[in-house]
Amino acid sequence: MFSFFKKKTPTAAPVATVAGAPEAAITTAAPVEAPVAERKSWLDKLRTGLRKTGSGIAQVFTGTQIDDALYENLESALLMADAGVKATEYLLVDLKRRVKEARVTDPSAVKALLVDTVTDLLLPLQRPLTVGLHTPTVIMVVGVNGAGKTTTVGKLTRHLAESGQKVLLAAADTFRAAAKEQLAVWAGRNGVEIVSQEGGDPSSVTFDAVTAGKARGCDVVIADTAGRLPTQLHLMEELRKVKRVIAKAQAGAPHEVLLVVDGNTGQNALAQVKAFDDTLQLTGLIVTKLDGTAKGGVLAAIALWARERGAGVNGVTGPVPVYFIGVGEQLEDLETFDAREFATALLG
Ligand SMILES: Nc1nc2c(ncn2[C@@H]2O[C@H](COP(=O)(O)OP(=O)(O)OP(=O)(O)O)[C@@H](O)[C@H]2O)c(=O)[nH]1
Ligand SMILES: [Mg+2]
Repeated sequence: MFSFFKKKTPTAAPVATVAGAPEAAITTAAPVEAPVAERKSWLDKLRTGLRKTGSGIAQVFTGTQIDDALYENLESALLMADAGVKATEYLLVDLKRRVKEARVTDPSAVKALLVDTVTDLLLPLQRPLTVGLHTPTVIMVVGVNGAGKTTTVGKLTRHLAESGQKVLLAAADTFRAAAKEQLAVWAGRNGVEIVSQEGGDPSSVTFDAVTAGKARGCDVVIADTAGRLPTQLHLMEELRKVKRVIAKAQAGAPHEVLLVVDGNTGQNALAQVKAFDDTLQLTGLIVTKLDGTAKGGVLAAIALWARERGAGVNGVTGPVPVYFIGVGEQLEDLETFDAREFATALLG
């Protein structure tokens, strides 16, 4: 179902190196692709999820002429979809250029060109998450309260576990009493181990988990942290400490610092991305709750920001990718991000 990781099969030929790692470090098989039928049903789900965002934009192309009014309506629709002023402007300039070049005369042809425009903007966000370069690959999951972190960790764990990866979860949300239990339920469902502590703090739980992950030969350790606002500076500092402590337990880790953002938060999602990135140097994003949102355009705003952010961190060059998107609460409602699929679904 996922194509994000490199499965360990000693007989398989190595694939292209990722993140500049030595080729020998990757014992890999070809990426596991979702069967066509499965991907199609996922696409339908994405399309349905983004209908609220897309209907306003699609409406723009129902007329008979390509005129100023069409572009003005498109501008309003993109702003309504929370693409933000900058990305909206960027998309309009790029679209007008394409329209001129292609010499189209029909609004529906403009819509097709807009799909290309949006796809090209989103394309740098499309990159698979790689595990298998380190043992264990350590992933730290962060975000504001209720963004969908724990659910996403659960979904991710399932797909990793199903693909033969040995996963260990770290219950680093020591803030809420119920958080540990919530993660334990996901661990139980997926048949993976969990490290938690009575009364421990996030750093010590995570340190224990990474140490245990190394000792037990785990492929992936995922730390689920407590939700927090970027304005809660002491809590942001706590995350920085968790990150430092992970590096003490395993040099070079964490390999991924993933921000989970709720797609419904629109432009505020962009503010979150910037703030968490400032504190933690993010390596990837996961955008959840794209089902039923009218604010799916925020991906365009994030893409423009990611592009401006430029060369990255942890030896990974290029913009911060969106590894996955979530369109529901079920286990299977998490998929790899595909720019063209998203643009197509967004524009109806
Ligand atoms: N519709 C929808 N709901 C989701 C999605 N992902 C998560 N949720 C729901 O969002 C709510 C919060 O999810 P959690 O995973 O507990 O969020 P969290 O970020 O761990 O929350 P805290 O740990 O309290 O900060 C739950 O009701 C989830 O079922 C999604 O993609 N779509
Ligand atoms: Mg949680």
